[in-house]
Amino acid sequence: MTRELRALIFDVDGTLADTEEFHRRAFNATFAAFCLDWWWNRETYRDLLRVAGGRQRMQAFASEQTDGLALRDDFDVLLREMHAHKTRHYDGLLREQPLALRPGISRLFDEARSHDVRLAITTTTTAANLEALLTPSLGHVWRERFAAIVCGGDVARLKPAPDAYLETLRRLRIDADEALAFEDSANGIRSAQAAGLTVIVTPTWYSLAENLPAGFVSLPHLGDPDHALPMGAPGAPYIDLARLRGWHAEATNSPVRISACC
Ligand code: XBP
Ligand code: MG
Repeated sequence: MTRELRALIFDVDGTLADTEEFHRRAFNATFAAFCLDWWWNRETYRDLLRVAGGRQRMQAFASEQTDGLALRDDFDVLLREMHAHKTRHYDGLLREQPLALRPGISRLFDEARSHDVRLAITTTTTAANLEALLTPSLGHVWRERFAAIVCGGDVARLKPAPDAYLETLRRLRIDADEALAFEDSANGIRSAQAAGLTVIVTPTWYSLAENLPAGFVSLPHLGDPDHALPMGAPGAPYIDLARLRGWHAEATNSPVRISACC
């Protein structure tokens, strides 16, 4: 039985926008504010992204240091204070310099809406970070665009556990084979696939270092008429809803994978 494509489910960081460089800057500003001599360069941060969740990422880093911070009785309280500071700083960076959505995102949002395909967000980050990222590009009513929004704080286990995607499917009241997921990272791909979803992968520099699990297709981005995909990339010059419907039909009828292109 061919299942209809009823929803597009998007990850946020690295998928909707290339946000991890701003997250990295916010973490480093927080370390300075808390008088820690920690500093995450791009390569260190890229490795640390194997840990989902900013607070968990700082905890993992602290456990590898010899400064004894992780042994403090109030370490958990300190981590939460640091993560709250980091979130405020990240939001401030986005207010100063709003980040553009990646190619194809805004166009596919519009196409989905005009073809009654629902949109959803499934992310590890906080609702506050989502507000700061999407308000400049989609306006103050950006939440109305999404039939379901699941953030890190909404589930017990972060990606790569399937919890956030399963909660999104529950809120959408659809089965996994009635949707496509869009992800950039190994944790995200594993989370979506563990929930039974077909995944369109659009990595960034921050996720390309990982040995990414194979999605249904891997692309440098989703493209736009004025920002074409490389010649020969699956779906070039840009991915539209018709193409997504075709891939969804292929995946739900015979889960074959298109060769990765990046
Ligand atoms: C990516 C993450 C997040 C961000 C930092 O989220 O793992 O932890 O790196 O944001 P996504 P927080 O699932 O959207 O790719 O500090 O708020 O966790
Ligand atoms: Mg991501």
